[in-house]
Amino acid sequence: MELVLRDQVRFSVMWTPRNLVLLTISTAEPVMFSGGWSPHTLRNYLLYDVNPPEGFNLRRDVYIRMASLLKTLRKQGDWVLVLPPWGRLYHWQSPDVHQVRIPWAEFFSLTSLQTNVPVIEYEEFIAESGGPFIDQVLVMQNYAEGWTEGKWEEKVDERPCIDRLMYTKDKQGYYRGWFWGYEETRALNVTCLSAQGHASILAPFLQENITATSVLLDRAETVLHDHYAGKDYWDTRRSMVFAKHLRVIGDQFRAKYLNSTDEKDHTPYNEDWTRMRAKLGSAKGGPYLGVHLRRKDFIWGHRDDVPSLKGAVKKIRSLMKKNKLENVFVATDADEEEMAKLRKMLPEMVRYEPSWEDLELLKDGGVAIIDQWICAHSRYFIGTSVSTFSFRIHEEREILGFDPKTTYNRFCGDSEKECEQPTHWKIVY
Ligand SMILES: Nc1nc2c(ncn2[C@@H]2O[C@H](COP(=O)(O)OP(=O)(O)OP(=O)(O)O)[C@@H](O)[C@H]2O)c(=O)[nH]1
Ligand SMILES: *[C@@H]1O[C@H](CO)[C@@H](O)[C@H](O)[C@H]1NC(C)=O
Ligand SMILES: *[C@@H]1O[C@H](CO)[C@@H](O)[C@H](O)[C@H]1NC(C)=O
Ligand SMILES: *[C@@H]1O[C@H](CO)[C@@H](O)[C@H](O)[C@H]1NC(C)=O
Repeated sequence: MELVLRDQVRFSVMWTPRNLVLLTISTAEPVMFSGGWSPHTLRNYLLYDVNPPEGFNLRRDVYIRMASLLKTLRKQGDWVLVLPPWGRLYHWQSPDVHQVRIPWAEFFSLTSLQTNVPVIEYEEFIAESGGPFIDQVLVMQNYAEGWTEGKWEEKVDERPCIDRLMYTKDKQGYYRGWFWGYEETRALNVTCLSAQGHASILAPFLQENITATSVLLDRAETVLHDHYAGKDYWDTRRSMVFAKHLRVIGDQFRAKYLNSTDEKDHTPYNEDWTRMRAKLGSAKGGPYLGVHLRRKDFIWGHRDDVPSLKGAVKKIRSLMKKNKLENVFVATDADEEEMAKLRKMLPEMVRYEPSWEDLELLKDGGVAIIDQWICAHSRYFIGTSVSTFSFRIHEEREILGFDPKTTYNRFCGDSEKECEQPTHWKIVY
């Protein structure tokens, strides 16, 4: 009986939220759902979005900032974070693959995220909140006058919009804009908010000066981390467990092509991130060198901290020799021309190359995660200077318990003088 009821209720959650309220009120006991939804509270929804040109891995970083803000907001009221669907990212260029309105569950384990903060997918928000309406959009911006007298202070103020608004009013007076490809979504009000400081400075403003039930913070990257690499940062980061199907594909690939399994490599994984606490240096890693070679826009700018292909191959060979590794796994966004050159210079390199069918299923984001997962399990890793893609691999290796010497390495430019290596950020448990 209860199961049936729950199923009916779950169904209602998806389609008729108004009925659902009636249904659940008539049950004797409060019913909790997988999403942590409780019918007894009126909750507030925090939505956010990021500057369109930003890539997948910076967006993962902005999620951490928003999760911190949500934790602060929840000290005074019931707030839930609505996950912005993935899509239309500049780098996701695989032709003919439909890459918009992608739910987070395709890339991350939702139950893991929910162990850290209450989150729901956007479609759940639409169903639960009564339709595709967002009460208030706050477009985050800096202060037009810059920092007053060069003095840094944290502050938030409603201000006139500095840039042209990316939202337009329709005939009914609703605001239309890019809502992750959900064309029926409308906003009721759009205003601009100047802010400088860490994410949680927004909390008093949202609590005291906003009456809306659902608030979208656009350009959320404007605010900074509450405490970069602190406990809260790492809790959220650790909760961002990759979706199981992607980890399984990565593990199968490691076993088949790289002679690498968790057992042999001392990289046991616990589905429950709260129980994952590997000692630094306990992970051995698979018998291969892991490489992240970021190209495309990183070489177009002729940056002096990024090597030529020749320089990269030279370094790869020397690292293989030094670490007595016969295999090398390469993750890269290089174009076809560069890839052909690379293959010629490094014929033994192993790459994860999905078929078109796999790509259609996994999307560019899933393939990027599989690449990261395989790099994260290598005995020794070398990445690209200031690439957030490489940074996320560092964190994954830190979680797995690798000796920092095997992780915080990057390629140097061919004629770079001081080649500073990446910083070691220790997990705070
Ligand atoms: N599969 C795969 N994709 C990659 C690789 N390197 C870069 N990419 C793609 O290029 C995108 C850009 O890198 P991101 O790190 O996400 O973007 P970003 O936030 O601008 O970060 P930067 O690397 O710092 O530019 C990634 O999201 C991937 O889609 C790689 O080694 N493998
Ligand atoms: C829009 O939001 C601003 C800021 O909260 C508020 O001052 C204004 O009255 C709102 N406009 C409408 C039409 O609700
Ligand atoms: C709320 O708005 C009032 C009036 O504009 C302002 O004085 C106050 O500082 C605001 N509160 C917060 C927390 O931003
Ligand atoms: C795989 O690794 C094991 C040691 O972990 C080794 O004994 C074995 O020879 C390797 N197999 C191949 C095919 O390299």
